Amino acid sequence: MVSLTENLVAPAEQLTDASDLKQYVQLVVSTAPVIDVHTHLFPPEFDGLFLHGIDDLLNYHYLVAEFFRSTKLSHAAFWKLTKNQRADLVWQSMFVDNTPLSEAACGIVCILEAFGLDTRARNLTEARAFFSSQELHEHFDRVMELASVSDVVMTNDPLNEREINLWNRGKQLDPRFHASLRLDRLVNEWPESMFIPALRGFDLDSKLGHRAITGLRRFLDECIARLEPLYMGLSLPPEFMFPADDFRDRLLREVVMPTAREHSLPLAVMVGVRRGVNPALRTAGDGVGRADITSLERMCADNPEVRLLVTVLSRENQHELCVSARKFNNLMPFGCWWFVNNPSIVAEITRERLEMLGPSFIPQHSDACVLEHLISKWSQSRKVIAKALSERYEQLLQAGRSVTSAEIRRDVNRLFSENFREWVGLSATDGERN
Ligand code: FIX
Ligand code: ZN
Repeated sequence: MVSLTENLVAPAEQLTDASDLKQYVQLVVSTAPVIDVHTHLFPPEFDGLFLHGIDDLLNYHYLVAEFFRSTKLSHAAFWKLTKNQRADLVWQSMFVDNTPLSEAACGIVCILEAFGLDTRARNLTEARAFFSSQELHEHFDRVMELASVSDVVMTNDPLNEREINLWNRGKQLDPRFHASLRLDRLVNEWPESMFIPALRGFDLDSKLGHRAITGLRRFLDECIARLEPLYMGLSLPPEFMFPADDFRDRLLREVVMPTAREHSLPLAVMVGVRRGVNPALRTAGDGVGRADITSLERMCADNPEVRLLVTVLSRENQHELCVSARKFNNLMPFGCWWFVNNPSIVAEITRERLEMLGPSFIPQHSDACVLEHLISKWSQSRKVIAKALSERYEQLLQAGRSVTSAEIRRDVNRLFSENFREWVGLSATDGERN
């Protein structure tokens, strides 16, 4: 990873020229190590869950959703195909028969380009040969290097048998991988979720009696001891209300929040997803809805000692979230999630966050599902963030204050690493939680 100051400006030089400023911000933002606070990546040791290479990239649900806008093939016929056959179809339709204009398609081109592969290939022969010839751990290191990603936070479902079995194999994890405890099924699908095998033996009852609450607390305590997560997380639908007269409210109040307090663990809430709007598209079938941000404000107000990491899916909620963050300092806005992770909207969100919150937010996460997503998603986000940031510095300059190169490095380091490290207590030296 390139050290930030080399060869461009003196360590604490005052930058008074707008174009020098822009150039220096671009250098710092394009090379600064970043902690990717939310991904769906797994380490190479988690075979079967570790996705990488051209076939996994072309089966990405963002591309599948777009593929169906340019094909007459039925969903059923598509899902009957093998992963490679689906990848061939997606490539043919979106990269040969059509121009890869969309953000997701452009991302594939960016990845192929990063490895010097033909971005106008008629088929996947060359790409398949390249990716299958890579030694997994060397390839993983190279991708982390190319993307300047220092750490990735996984999304770990403690109710997923397959994943639990992999954890129970006790493999030593690469220290650049950190766990997070994802509680969607536990919190959003009660009481059906109480029958999931992983919850057997915790004295549960569908009405959430005292023993069930104690049992669920014990379950989470055991998961936290096993996975050492940096935070607990869950996604919520747009109609999420807090308070509410439902099991979700009780599970949040009587299980999740007390666990967060006891273990001093932040809670990440991702609000505004409507699951399964079109089930025929499988994971590509989710939608978005505008949420009531006042519920998040009440969660912050009712739980002042719990640090919330918050991202919202709807474009219409972004400004409200900025205002809520100005009211509650236990609310940390993070990332431009999923349907707002497009350059035009990332620029809008980042600008208003800088204008309203200064450097006190986490600008982006990748949501990478396939390893090489780190390359395309971060190269795109860094460009947009650098532009928004240098505009703010130029504003400062015009207002009458220059900035130093050291201040720029400090601000970028805070946005890309320190804000998250402090929020979750992740030490910069040993990668452990303080
Ligand atoms: O809830 C989530 O973590 C979402 O990010 C995923 O469910 C979604 O499928 C995704 O990959 C978005 O980028
Ligand atoms: Zn995600």
